[in-house]
Amino acid sequence: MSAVLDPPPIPRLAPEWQDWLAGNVVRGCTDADMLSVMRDNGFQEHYARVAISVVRSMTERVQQQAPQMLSGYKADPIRLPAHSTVRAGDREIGIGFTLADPNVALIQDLLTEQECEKLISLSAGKVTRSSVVDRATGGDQISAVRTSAGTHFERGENAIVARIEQRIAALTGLPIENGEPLQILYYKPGNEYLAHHDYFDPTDPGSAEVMRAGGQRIATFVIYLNNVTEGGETRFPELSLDVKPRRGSALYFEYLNAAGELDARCLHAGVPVVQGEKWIATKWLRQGAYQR
Ligand SMILES: O=C(O)CCC(=O)C(=O)O
Repeated sequence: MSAVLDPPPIPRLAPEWQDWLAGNVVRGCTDADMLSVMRDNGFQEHYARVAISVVRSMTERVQQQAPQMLSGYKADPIRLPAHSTVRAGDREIGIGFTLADPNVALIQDLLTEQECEKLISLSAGKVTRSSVVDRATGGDQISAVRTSAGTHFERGENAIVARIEQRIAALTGLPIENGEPLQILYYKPGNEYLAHHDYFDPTDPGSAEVMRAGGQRIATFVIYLNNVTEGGETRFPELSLDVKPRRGSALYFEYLNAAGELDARCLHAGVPVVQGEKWIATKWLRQGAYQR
């Protein structure tokens, strides 16, 4: 008698393709046109048809319930100062580059080497498997989407954390209270964070719960605490942008404008670390005061 085997798992459609399909649905493309491009890119006919139908129905639902998610986002002027060297609280820092729409910037030397080392040594014994927001409930869940380990520091928990919060407030003009606790993340070789948005999708049932304190997220700082030998870049597939971790520097990006529109182009990923390890500190900023 032959054994009954489980059918092989259906591969997940890559986020870049999900976004490509959603964008084409919004632009009014036909299923036949999208199918033809997917076939040319090696997708099997049946798989491509199902993918198109699923993304079409989800996109049309978003169009009805939260049209701002799919509207032509226009970035407000960036919150960061325009000069290449600026005073941020107690420290002089440099702006390496800025992109205007969407607003993205690289900030040099936001932290000193000693501050990076200290944050790593304070966190090293405390990290546990990272979680993601459960989109259905707003609770936390472990997911293969994010395989790092992490811990966090409450606002003002120690002198370094308080200094970082002051620098971020000075740079952005946002009150310290709008910041979520500083997350510290640790990636071993092979660990990654698949492409995702930091904002809460207004069509997710769990989003109302996570937005109760502080409202929507508006911007992110990813602060690199060490240099990674190979891999570990922060990747924006929609912008063809890879940012390499460099100790003390910080990546900044905004995704909510004054009209309340969210920018899906801020899709980003922490690509797998290949060699070495990666430590980062992440600060998410909200519309209003955040209190858990
Ligand atoms: O690991 C990275 O480079 C990005 C981290 C990230 O996307 C996040 O914490 O939201």
